[in-house]
Amino acid sequence: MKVKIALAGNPNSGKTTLFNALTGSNQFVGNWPGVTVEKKEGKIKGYTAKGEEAVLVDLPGIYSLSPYTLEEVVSRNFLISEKPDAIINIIDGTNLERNLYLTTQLTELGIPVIVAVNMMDLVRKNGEVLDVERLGKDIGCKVVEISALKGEGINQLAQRAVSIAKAGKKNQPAHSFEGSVEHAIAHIEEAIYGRVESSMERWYAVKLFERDEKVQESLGLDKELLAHIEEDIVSCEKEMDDDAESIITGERYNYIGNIIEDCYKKRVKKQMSLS
Ligand code: BGO
Repeated sequence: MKVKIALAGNPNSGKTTLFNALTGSNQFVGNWPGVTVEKKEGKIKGYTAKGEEAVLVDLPGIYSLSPYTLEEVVSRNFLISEKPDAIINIIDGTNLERNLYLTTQLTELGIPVIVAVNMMDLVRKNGEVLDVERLGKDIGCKVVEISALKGEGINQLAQRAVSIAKAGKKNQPAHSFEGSVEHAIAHIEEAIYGRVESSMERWYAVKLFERDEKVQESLGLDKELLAHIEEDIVSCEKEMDDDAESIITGERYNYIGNIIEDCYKKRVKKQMSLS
């Protein structure tokens, strides 16, 4: 059995350090097809049974799965068309708000996700406490604490990543958007039924709600269907008095705010009283 695992994360989250820790000298470097963005692959050694193989594909550092940068397009095209067996999403534990933005999108793809909270050495040093059990429940996937730099948690991460890749259980996002947004997304999912793989329907529907032209083009939707979808979007925009893309972004940050409040604590240093 051969499993393919994608490594996704923000720039500077420690992705290169983790990739090296997981694959050692077992790396192949090339380019993504048609572009001059470097593509690295490597074998994760020691966590598969005899005769099995786990290949780790390093995606370019990205903040989102939107269509605005080459890196985002390369990453999302890979995730959608190659459908890796699992995604390791590395996040910087000292900057949860910014890093979880990508996580909320990766968990919508239907692909099994494991979140590796990196820089835990710094999180602890800063006197911060993260409840990873709660974080996992809130975002709807397994979470492992690591320090890629110090080599902590890497074995556990590798074992769990290979295990979810082998199990192949579809990831269920734990998050729902506001009622009228969910209503529009459900209509869009119905409209594209049968045109995309069922496990990826939600991701496509959210992108169509955002009027993502690359997704519209890739699905080859006719004018009539696009007009039908547009009606759903406009009616939601009216109700929420905002444009579709901002609605989704705003909802994601509200969700992230709630997650952080639920699972992150900063230890308050006791002040010496002078009186
Ligand atoms: C420099 N803990 C700590 N403390 N640092 C980490 C960890 C961790 O768990 N993981 C990674 N880093 P990349 P991307 C650096 O390079 O892997 C550090 O972009 C420096 N360099 O060592 O490159 C890592 O691939 C000079 O830090 O990330 C690196 O995702 C001074 O995070 C940085 C200080 O890691 C980014 C740090 C010349």
